[in-house]
Amino acid sequence: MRKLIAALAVCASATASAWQGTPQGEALVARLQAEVDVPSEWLAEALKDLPLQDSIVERFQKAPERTATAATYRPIFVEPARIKRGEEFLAEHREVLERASAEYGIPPSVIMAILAMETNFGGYTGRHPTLASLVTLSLHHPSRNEFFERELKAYLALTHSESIDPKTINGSYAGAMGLPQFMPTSYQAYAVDFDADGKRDIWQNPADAIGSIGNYLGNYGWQADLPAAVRARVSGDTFNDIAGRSFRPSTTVAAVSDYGWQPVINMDSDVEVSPIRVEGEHGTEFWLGTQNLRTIARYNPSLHYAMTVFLLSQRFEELM
Ligand SMILES: [Ca+2]
Repeated sequence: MRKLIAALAVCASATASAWQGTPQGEALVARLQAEVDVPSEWLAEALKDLPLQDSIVERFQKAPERTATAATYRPIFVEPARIKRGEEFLAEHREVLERASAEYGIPPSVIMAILAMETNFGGYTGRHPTLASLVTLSLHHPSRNEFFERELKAYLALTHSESIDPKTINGSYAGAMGLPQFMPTSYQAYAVDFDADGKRDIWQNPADAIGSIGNYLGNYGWQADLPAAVRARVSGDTFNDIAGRSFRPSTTVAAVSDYGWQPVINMDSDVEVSPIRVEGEHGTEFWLGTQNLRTIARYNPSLHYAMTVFLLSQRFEELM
């Protein structure tokens, strides 16, 4: 039976729009009809002749944060053109960034760094049709199809409620959308209408994107005046015993000092930290990640990602 299903799946992806005729495709459509609160004619129109995106499933294995080192990953993002673009963006949107920071507690430089990482401030928001991507991944992702089916249902619900034609939005191959690259469930939970024009437009409207990122990260907390990561000097012969790659603080400044880790700035001894060792462009680096690094990683649970957002935010901080 499993072989038969696999054969049908291959068959479905071979002929672009025939997926709805397969048992797997019909079952998906039936669940969408039953569980998404939209008119059935609207749903039928959205799915009519929808082609699958055959090439996207394999792309997950090649996502840069999965294969890169800090030395190869960081220079893609922490580079002059992107920082220059940030300078222009700040000149245009400083007031909105500061308003978002006041409302949600996230520094403007961190919101900017997320926008810089995700889409180069809206310069590249992705070219994959979001609806087709989410249907494809709901049917064919080998391990996370249930996750993508939830996102697909959220996508259909949000496009209907925002009066958007679900076939018109493009984004990442994984279904992330707009300037902040929100997944549909994140949009539903955290997108805000930050310029009060009646729409939560994260696709075209920088103010809504800024507010939505602030709202998302603010939900996970941000401690003012605490860097997301602090360089550490290491000494002795036990510092490597605790060096890791986690963005989740699990110990304290006092505890890591017993292993020879000293932050290069003054930090209270009870601050929760994660001792991190990474291979950077100029050799081995030691950092103490704080709860604010954990908050950044809520956006993308990758140490490379969180550290690079932090480093970019430092560059943007210099422009403030
Ligand atoms: Ca708006």
